[in-house]
Amino acid sequence: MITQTPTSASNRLSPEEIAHYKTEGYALPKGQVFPDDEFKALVEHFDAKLAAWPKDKRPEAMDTPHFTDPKLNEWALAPAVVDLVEPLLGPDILLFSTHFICKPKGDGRRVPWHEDSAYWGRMLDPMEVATVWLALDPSTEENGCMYVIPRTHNTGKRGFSDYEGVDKATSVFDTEIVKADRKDELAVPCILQPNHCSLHDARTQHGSPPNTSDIRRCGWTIRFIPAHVRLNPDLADRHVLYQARGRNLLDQPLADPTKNYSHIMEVRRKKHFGAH
Ligand SMILES: O=C(O)CCC(=O)C(=O)O
Repeated sequence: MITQTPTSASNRLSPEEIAHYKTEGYALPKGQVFPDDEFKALVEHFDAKLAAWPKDKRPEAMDTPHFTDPKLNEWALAPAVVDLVEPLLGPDILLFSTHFICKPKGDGRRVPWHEDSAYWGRMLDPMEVATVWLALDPSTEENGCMYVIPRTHNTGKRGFSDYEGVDKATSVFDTEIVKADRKDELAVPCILQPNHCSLHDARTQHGSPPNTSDIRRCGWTIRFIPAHVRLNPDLADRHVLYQARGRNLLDQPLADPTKNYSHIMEVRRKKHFGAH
């Protein structure tokens, strides 16, 4: 069991970082997320999962692993993580989703330009989500770090751009924002050391190139919603929420972070449902 460090001012964003997130649609907080020993334990836990991951499945596709691996919730719901999003979402917070996007060295796939909101339009109302992208490995321009296009959360089509198909064999998703709806030349790389994170708004355009380097690039997305956001009740058989902090304002069904929800994963598999 991980020691839950008390809410600490050190993980809270500075007023400048909060303002930057709101204006630019992302932030690169200073400082590491977890104490060294807790981060080391997370990387070891992930490495064991990856070693057991079916060889015919891509390692970029480890979506909602916390539904069947409650140990992960000890990190996802740790105060060190929730403190990062509280200034952005307010005091009442639910854990919405997590995803390991692990690009192996040499042939890690690109993540096409997208807005998370475009994938979640049917799931969440209103569309308010903050993602903590935690680097498990160094994440650099050489090994395919994530890039964000600033201010797109609040300009143009505000998270609901037009999309076109891309080659699924080389990409993590099969669609991408059309060129006319993005400005790649403004893209900012989110260069991170292990145990550091970026934060992004669901509407912000982002993506990442392939990993052709000789260093693995793994990020864990941990996604939170304010508790006034409703998960579409029609999806209750395939997605669950967890209380991260504060109140369950809409009295939505909540999952127990210590339990294994393998039946939910089974429905997702049968219905080819992915949250992103
Ligand atoms: O890991 C990446 O390169 C992209 C991450 C992403 O799409 C996300 O966090 O929503």
